[in-house]
Amino acid sequence: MLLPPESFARALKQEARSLGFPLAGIAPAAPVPEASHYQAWLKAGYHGTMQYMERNRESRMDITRWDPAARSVLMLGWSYFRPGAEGAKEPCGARGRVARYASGRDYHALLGDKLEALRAWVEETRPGAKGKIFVDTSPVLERLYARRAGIGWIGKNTMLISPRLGSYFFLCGVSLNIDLPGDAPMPDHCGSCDRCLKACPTQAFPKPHTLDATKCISYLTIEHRGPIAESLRSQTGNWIFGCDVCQEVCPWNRFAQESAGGAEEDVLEAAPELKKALELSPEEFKVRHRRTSVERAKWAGWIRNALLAAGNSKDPALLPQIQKFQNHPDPVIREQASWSAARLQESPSRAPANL
Ligand code: B12
Ligand code: SF4
Ligand code: SF4
Repeated sequence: MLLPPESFARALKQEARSLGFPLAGIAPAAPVPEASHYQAWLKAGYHGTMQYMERNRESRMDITRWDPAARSVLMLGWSYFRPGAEGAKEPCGARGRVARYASGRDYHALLGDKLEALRAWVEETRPGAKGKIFVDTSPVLERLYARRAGIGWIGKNTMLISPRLGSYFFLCGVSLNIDLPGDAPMPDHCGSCDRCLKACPTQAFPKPHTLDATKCISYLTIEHRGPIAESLRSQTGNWIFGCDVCQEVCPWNRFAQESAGGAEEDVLEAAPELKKALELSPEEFKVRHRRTSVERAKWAGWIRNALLAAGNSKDPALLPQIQKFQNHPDPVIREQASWSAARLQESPSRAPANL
């Protein structure tokens, strides 16, 4: 006998929780009204060189353009918080920092497997039901569907925040060809707080809920190829992959809960020594970062970022490492090395301390 939609929706969310997702909610597969913000964001050029954000605009704003059979969307949150991740602590001298989300195995693969298991459960439990999974890379405005599914609100730092978990979690979901009762969207709980807006090292928020990605350290160190704008270099501190500042200052992150991925997922150092980071050959970089998010920066991006962090480090011992790249064939690396060497030599006391 078929479970009534309410009971099936409850069982589905329970199944998701048993797979390790602490957050699960259901949204109708309908256009998201706040999508106008996305249009305005593109028009302002805040996406920079992320051309993929310009493609499939219709699908991002309306999931049925991506999955025409969709009637409901199951949205899920997966915590990536690990209490021991050193990179989240105060930075020290000659060490870089890697954003919390990136210290584990690449989440696309990990979550993809779990979503497949969930889809299989749906298709077995409900004859005729079909699902389509998405995690990060599909043209879906995930935060807006997650907000609609009631698993959190969109903070002034643009993160989807859960009152139970803070914001250190990934989003993903499954669109389903069945009508299920939707959850109530959650009201905003930022109130008069503006810590994230004030703390952003590069002042990347032109206004609350809007991020100019071209100024964001996460964009600069992960997505952006080419030189990092000189006007931002002294503000990027020692971040070498991603940035967590606007989340670290958020009071809701005191509720962060440990990832169900376990310690074996902790594969990268969160605060790698810059000297060692700069010694990695392209082959060593590949081996060390295989199947991690850091792969995305590629060796050239990693070296550019580590050179910049070394330039900001105020540690003259890093100078020989930096100078080795001053004649490098890649013009971006070469120029960054010269800038960083000059910054260290100039007047180390003038440089701001690490973030
Ligand atoms: C492009 C992208 C980026 C870009 C741009 C980020 C941005 N804020 O737009 C860059 C490279 C900078 C980036 C950085 C990060 N990202 Co990112 N990114 C994405 C991606 C692929 C698309 C996001 C997008 O559509 N941006 C376009 C803008 C316009 O949309 P938006 O930021 O979601 O903004 C919406 C709201 O702000 C809302 N809105 C605007 N004004 C108002 C006003 C009110 C009142 C309301 C209610 C809403 C509202 O409308 C917008 C949508 O139209 C998503 C995955 C996906 N497919 O959705 C991951 C995603 C958003 N990223 C994620 C993560 C983890 C990060 C980082 C934390 C990684 C890191 N530590 O370095 C940082 C966080 C930086 C930040 N503060 O956003 C997670 C976020 C999970 C969560 N809990 O929110 C996602 C969902 C990936 C995933 N599947 O888990 N990211
Ligand atoms: S991730 Fe860092 S640089 Fe980007 S908006 Fe947040 S605090 Fe600013
Ligand atoms: S720091 Fe404050 S304003 Fe920013 S997202 Fe968190 S609660 Fe909202």
